[in-house]
Amino acid sequence: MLCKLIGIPLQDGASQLGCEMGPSALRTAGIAAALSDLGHEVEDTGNLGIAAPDQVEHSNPRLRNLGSIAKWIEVIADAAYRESAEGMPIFLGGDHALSAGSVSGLARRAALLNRPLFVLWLDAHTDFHTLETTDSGNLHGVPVAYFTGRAGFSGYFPPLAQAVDPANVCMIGIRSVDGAEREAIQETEITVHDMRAIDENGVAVLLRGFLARVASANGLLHVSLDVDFLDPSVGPAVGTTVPGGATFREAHLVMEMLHDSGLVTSLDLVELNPFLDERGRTATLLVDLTASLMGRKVLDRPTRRY
Ligand code: DIR
Ligand code: MN
Ligand code: MN
Ligand code: MN
Repeated sequence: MLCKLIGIPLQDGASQLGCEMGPSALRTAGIAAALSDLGHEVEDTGNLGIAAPDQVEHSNPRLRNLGSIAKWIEVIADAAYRESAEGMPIFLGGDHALSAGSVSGLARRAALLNRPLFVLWLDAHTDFHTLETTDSGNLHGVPVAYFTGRAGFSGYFPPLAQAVDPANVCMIGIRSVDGAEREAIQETEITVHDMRAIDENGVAVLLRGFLARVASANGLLHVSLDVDFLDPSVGPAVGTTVPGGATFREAHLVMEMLHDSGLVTSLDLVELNPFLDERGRTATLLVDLTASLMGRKVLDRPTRRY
């Protein structure tokens, strides 16, 4: 597999500074070597960037950095569309607003290939706010609403070439949903597996059901991994920690099952804030999780078909 590393030093969507160092920390933690040790070809395409953004006004006075995020989305979506023609894009974030760009660019690619795009959203949060409903004003809280085509983004974010069908989005790890997101997301066909669902069923059962749907639809599968999916005790380097997250083994199991499925075509690694890390521990865990997703395993096992 040709892995295309795409650095996105974006932090304007988050509440705290520091995510702009994410791509550097992931490189320092050895993401390229981890992938090439597994036999993959790796091309580091460098970091994306934007020109100085315009000041954009909106009726929600809380919104922060709207002009900047709009520009980033355009640049990221172009790169996602372009690089996905040649290999497997791995987006090194950067805050989660970047997924508004990565997923929309990949949806455009999927439409060209005449295949449905599925999204596995590994996060404590649903990120389903519109520009109107966000209380924090932090635009890392809106990407899912945007790429599934929720109203309220036109004139601010770039028009979508292709929206992702909400029925093709599966969230796992959810444990912090704002009031305005709760009602809205329950009206959609998005599958939301909260932490209670993991406790009751085990993460393997939940993931297997989704992977079977992706396989039977011959879909492309994008995985978006927010650091706060992880329990803060194993992944402390994120500005929005929420207790009660995925354990070290739950996270690796998800990645190992994703590898075995053979379905994953792209990946976001987002919300890493190296300023909050403990000697690179969280960056190293993200690299190890990526390695599990790309084929690192303790023992060989018979391949399971989904
Ligand atoms: C919160 C936090 N729902 C917000 N969102 C985060 O600001 O809208 N998403 N951290 O990952
Ligand atoms: Mn190229
Ligand atoms: Mn998120
Ligand atoms: Mn989150």
